This record gives sequence, structure tokens and C-alpha cells, in this order.
Amino acid sequence: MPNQPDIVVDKQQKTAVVIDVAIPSDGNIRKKEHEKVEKYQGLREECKCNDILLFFSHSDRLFQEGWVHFRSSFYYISSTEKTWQKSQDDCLSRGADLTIVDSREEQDFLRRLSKVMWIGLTDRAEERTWRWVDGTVLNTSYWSDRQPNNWRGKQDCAEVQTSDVENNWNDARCDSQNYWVCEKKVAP
Ligand SMILES: [Ca+2]
Ligand SMILES: [Ca+2]
Ligand SMILES: [Ca+2]
Repeated sequence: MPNQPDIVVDKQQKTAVVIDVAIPSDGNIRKKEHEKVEKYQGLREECKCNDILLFFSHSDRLFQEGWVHFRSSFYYISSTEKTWQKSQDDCLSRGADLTIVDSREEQDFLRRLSKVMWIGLTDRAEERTWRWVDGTVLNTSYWSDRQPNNWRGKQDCAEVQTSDVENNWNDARCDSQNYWVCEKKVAP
């Protein structure tokens, strides 16, 4: 018997948080999950929300594994710290990549998580040519003031910092230990 989802609407942030009922989960994001995501697009108009955050119920495997849904992607926010490469390797093992920030909404979403985390951006192949993990060159960026500064010539990996301002990226040493955020696109 399916339960009604709990819906919490934050009028100030114009965000709805949906704690949904369990769905069949084999660990993969497939058609069923996609249908569910589509269903909540309607809620956006209803609550006049800009964003819908979709969390899964405690009995759901994706929820247990720590995935959060926002718009067209799922995100995994780590609870341990690793180097940039080990973080990317972890994302790959989950069928994902370190997050590619390709919209202002996604940047705002990451900022609201209030955690210093690796994202999928590096200039280690060529200094000052910042590339995403999918190989695309950085276009729109959200660097903090005076960043990237390649401090001591050794900062080649990008992190989001806890910040009240929209521009909160910093370049840091790739071998420093950080939390990280993986992104998995919802299957079309
Ligand atoms: Ca993205
Ligand atoms: Ca650099
Ligand atoms: Ca820096």
C-alpha cells in the first residue's frame, strides 16, 4: 500500500522537499525513477517553487546509500574525505562522476549543502585550462574572489566552499583530503 509522500515547502527558498515512498530499486536509476521525477515536475507549478528536492524514504536503497535528487540528476554527498582522484574513482564505482556544475540552479543547490566538497573540475593536464571530468572546457564559472590562484603553483583541483555568496569555488591541492559530491544524470 503506497503512502503519501511528505512534502515540505520552503516559501522563502521557493523549494519543496519531498520525502517519497519507497520505489523498487536495484541500485540503478531507471524508468520507474524517471517517472517519479516527472511526476514531481507538476508540484513545481503547484507550489510555485523554483526547485524540487527529492529525497527517498528510509526504506529505499538509493536513500540509504545517500543519494539526493535535484532537477535532472542524483547527487551523492560523501561523509568521508579523500583526495580529488580517489573521490572521482569513488564516483565512477557508483556509476557517476564528480559533479559538473552546468547551471546556476545547480550551483545554488550545491551552495545550500554548506559543505566543502570536490567537484569534477581540474587544470592538472594544462595549467589555467580548467576542464570538467567529461573533457569539456569550463565555460560559466563561480570562482571566489581572487581564485583560482594556483597557490604555491600546486592547486589544480576545484572545490565548492561553504559561503553565503554565489561565487564560492576555490582551487586546492588535488592531494588534500576533502568531502566530495558525485552526480548521476537521470536516465532519459
Ligand atoms: Ca550537472
Ligand atoms: Ca592550477
Ligand atoms: Ca586557491
